[in-house]
Amino acid sequence: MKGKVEQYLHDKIKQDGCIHITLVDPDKSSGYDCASIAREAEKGGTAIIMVGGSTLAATQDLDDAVLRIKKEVDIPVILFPNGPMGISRHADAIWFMSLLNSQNTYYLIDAHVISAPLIKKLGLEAIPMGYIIAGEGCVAGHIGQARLISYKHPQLAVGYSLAAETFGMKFVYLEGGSGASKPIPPEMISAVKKNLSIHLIVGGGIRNPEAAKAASVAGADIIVTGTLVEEEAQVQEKISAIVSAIKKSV
Ligand code: 1GP
Repeated sequence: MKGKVEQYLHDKIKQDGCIHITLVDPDKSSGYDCASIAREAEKGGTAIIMVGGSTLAATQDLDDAVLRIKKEVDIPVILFPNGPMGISRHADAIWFMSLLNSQNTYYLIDAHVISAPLIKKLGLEAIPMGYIIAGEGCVAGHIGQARLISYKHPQLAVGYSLAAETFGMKFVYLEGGSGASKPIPPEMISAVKKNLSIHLIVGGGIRNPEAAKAASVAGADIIVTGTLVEEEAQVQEKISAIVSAIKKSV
């Protein structure tokens, strides 16, 4: 049986064709700032607020950010954990994500062995997701010790994505790295999408409606942006432009 947040994601994708997630990182913005970004992003039409970051070390900062965000928005808040310290009891759900192209078993399974009992104890909705880092990979690629997939080799991204689907994961996240100079190319997205039956999330380096639209047209079901609104200027306008660009007539 699907949990509430997973069902919401499926329904929203069915309705809009492609949806937007706003990433806020309590390691880059204060809890107060995360909450004000989230409030404006919701007004701009983002579907969900995702909270986390590769270098997050203080669960207190995460808890503070999630509590503040929950006061400001009605849309669900999902955790994007870098390990057990990325868990907050106050969120609506957590991506139970394995970094499939990591060279370090910690990011593949060890962190999950520590996290799963706590997630169960808290009753947090866990949504299984295969996380794949390509291109520059940025901080996520470095911390996660990923064997980065070159944009020249989309067939590798296809293989990892199909492995995720075959394992029974519900989503695949193709990540170019937060702040990447080049987002995941449409050729890689379409190669993955052609072969995949589960939903595809794409993020990293998407900074304008054109890039978001290109990813959506190529087959992304969910577009994630973070850096775009970190400075907090015109958040609603920026998100609204991306949300309108990615909608597909379904
Ligand atoms: C990071 O893909 C997300 O996990 C967001 O990337 O910060 O480049 O938007 P940006």
